[in-house]
Amino acid sequence: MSPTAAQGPAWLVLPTYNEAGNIERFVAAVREKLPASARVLIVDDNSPDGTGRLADGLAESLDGVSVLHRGHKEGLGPAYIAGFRRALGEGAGHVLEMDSDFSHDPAYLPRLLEAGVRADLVIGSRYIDGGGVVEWSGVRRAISRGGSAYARRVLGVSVRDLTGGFKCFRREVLEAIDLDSIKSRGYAFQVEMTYRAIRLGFEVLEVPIVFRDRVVGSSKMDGSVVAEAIWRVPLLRLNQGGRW
Ligand SMILES: Nc1nc2c(ncn2[C@@H]2O[C@H](COP(=O)(O)OP(=O)(O)OP(=O)(O)O)[C@@H](O)[C@H]2O)c(=O)[nH]1
Ligand SMILES: [Mg+2]
Repeated sequence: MSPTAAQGPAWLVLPTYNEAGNIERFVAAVREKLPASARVLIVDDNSPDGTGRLADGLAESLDGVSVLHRGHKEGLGPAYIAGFRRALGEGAGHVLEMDSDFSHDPAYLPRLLEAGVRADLVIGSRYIDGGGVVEWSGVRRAISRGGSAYARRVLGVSVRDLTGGFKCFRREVLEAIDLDSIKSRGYAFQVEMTYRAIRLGFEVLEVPIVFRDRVVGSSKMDGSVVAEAIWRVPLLRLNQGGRW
């Protein structure tokens, strides 16, 4: 599919759950790297640590920042889908997603946006030349790299970083994907979105990023997130990334 000039501003969707120690610095950091026309949407799942209140404060004091409050924690997938719908409804031309814990360096945002002019879906990739992971334990590295390799093999696609969550979608990609039918919640959500885009014929481009471990706050990754990715990926293949 040939990319056309984006209509509408870029929207960056930031999911948060207990990111009170990060959110204010993080929003300041991303705004420095985004064009002035860009919008930032924080999607908070009623974080017990008060992240939602801090986000409201940011929305009040900063241009182009808004918050979507959800009732309870349901995982990354449902939070992102709610954010994507809001961004599309408000006329986004591109929709970016990234973790709100500084694992994804805001310095890469211009590169993702620039590549988004050429490709339908841009992935910030740890597993191509120039990309990498620092500060992760051997076990964590093995889970991540193994997960991407497993998904690549099962799905038969060439994308190297299928589980990463630093992405830039052209709005047409999100419009074409049946968001109602996406059930994945954790890493599987990242795999499913990329696989659906490929199956729909969209062009995917990976640009290298170096991923760092979070410094503040705690991880929401657990065994159930990994297990979901393991059992869902073959189902995606069987279903050809379509709808059941
Ligand atoms: N709204 C919302 N955000 C979430 C949820 N789970 C995780 N997040 C956010 O999604 C981003 C990635 O989650 P992390 O906790 O960093 O998970 P991770 O990247 O798998 O694990 P670590 O890098 O080890 O911390 C962060 O900004 C989280 O705050 C959720 O259920 N709802
Ligand atoms: Mg993280």
